[in-house]
Amino acid sequence: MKLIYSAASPYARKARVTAIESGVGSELEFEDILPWEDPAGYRDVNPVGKVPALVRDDGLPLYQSNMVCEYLDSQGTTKLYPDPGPARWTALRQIAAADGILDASVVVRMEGMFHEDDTASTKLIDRQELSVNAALDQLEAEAGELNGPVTIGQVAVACALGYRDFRFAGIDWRASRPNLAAWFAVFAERPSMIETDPEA
Ligand SMILES: N[C@@H](CCC(=O)N[C@@H](CS)C(=O)NCC(=O)O)C(=O)O
Repeated sequence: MKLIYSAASPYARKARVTAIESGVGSELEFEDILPWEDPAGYRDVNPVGKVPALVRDDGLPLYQSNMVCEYLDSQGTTKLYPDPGPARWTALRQIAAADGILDASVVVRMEGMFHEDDTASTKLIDRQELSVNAALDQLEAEAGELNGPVTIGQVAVACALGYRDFRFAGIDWRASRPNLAAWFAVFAERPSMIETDPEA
């Protein structure tokens, strides 16, 4: 199996942390690419050109971070996806909030990357920041549900918070969210998070 990723991508980080936490890490080959440079042949793996993607041992490519994570989990020894029931819905809601934070954050970053400063839409950026803050507030209110053995929900939330620190360091998400901040301080020390830290 080969996991194709980019060191700066938070979606790919979710897959890398999942690989380590679920115990498939040692069976995996890794390839670090720059998706924006459209490496030759990559669209045959992922037609939409994004990371992460996973090429299975039988050659079938899987793409989109949640599918990649779920496949890695199915191959691992430590299960990060809870069995059907309330704990699974909690994890899926955490993934939804975390992905929402990432999707909105990436729109803001793209707006800055692809427009000159004076043509970036502040209306669009403000709307994305509103979404980021509302999702962070929900996670703060439900921070107690992040405790317990590692789940895919925790991995997704940690990668989203790590991305805010990496790309939006000037915006303090911690001040009004002490419970989320305290949880992340501990989770960020896990070897899987340290190994995949984009700033390392
Ligand atoms: N929804 C996708 C998002 C993946 C994504 O946006 N990855 C970015 C890197 S953070 C990318 O590869 N962008 C290249 C592009 O959009 O062409 C997933 O969950 O895998």
